[in-house]
Amino acid sequence: AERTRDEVELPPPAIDNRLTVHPLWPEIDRISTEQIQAAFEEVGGENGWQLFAEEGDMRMYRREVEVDGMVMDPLKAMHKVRGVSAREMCHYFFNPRYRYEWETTLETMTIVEQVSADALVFHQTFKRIWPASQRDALFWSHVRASRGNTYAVTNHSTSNPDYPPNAGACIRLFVTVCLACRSSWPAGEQPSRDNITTSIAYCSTVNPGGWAPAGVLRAVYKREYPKFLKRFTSYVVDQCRGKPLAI
Ligand code: 6CM
Repeated sequence: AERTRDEVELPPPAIDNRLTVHPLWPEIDRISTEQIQAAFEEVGGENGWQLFAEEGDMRMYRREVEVDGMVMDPLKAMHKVRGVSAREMCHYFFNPRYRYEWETTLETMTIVEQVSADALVFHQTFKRIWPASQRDALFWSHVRASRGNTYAVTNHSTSNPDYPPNAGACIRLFVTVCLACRSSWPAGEQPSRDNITTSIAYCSTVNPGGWAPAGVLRAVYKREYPKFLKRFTSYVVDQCRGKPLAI
């Protein structure tokens, strides 16, 4: 059967050879492996994670961390979505074609380098948040399959001489994000839209890169992260409706 455009561009089930010969590969491999492993670790109440948002199956935790007065709070969210696969979730998160449709903090997005089918380098500017300066970010993004019906996207800041930090009006922020997804369905059944459930673990740590008022930043995160995760997951459910399930 002829494959559709979407199927061809789904995250590949194995690492693309073009990525493993790229200079960024050792870093991409190490950080992705660490992030994916950490993403599925439970948040114990002991180590300072505080629940700050809860709605349906979604739970969001943060740890308050400040370095020299700058907020670097790590965030961790857990969610469950029915009717879509881990591979589909990661496809819509990784593929820049859809980003403006679900990412509301974005002002501009440029693909700096197309490394392989499963790795890209992005430059993004974000909407300005008063009274702080506008922020931008330069990061690689990598999608991979892991054992146990798991797919994950890891985004991590990098540098590039063509995109020097703090050159224009923007302050460069630094980010490490991981969206890890694991699908399950009843034993002995074939997976389908009617019986599949995908567990999501989303982790994010943003270093604002320069002064930003702590109270404002925490208020923005408290509002924006739940909004992002709800909007993104319902976006994927909408996009997948009526399409064959991609495992
Ligand atoms: O993970 C998310 N989006 C990805 C695709 O864009 C990517 C983005 C990472 C950057 C996250 C930066 C968030 C900061 C946005 C607010 C602007 C900062 C201004 C600071 C000064 C006061 O991984 C979803 C990200 C959802 C963020 C709420």
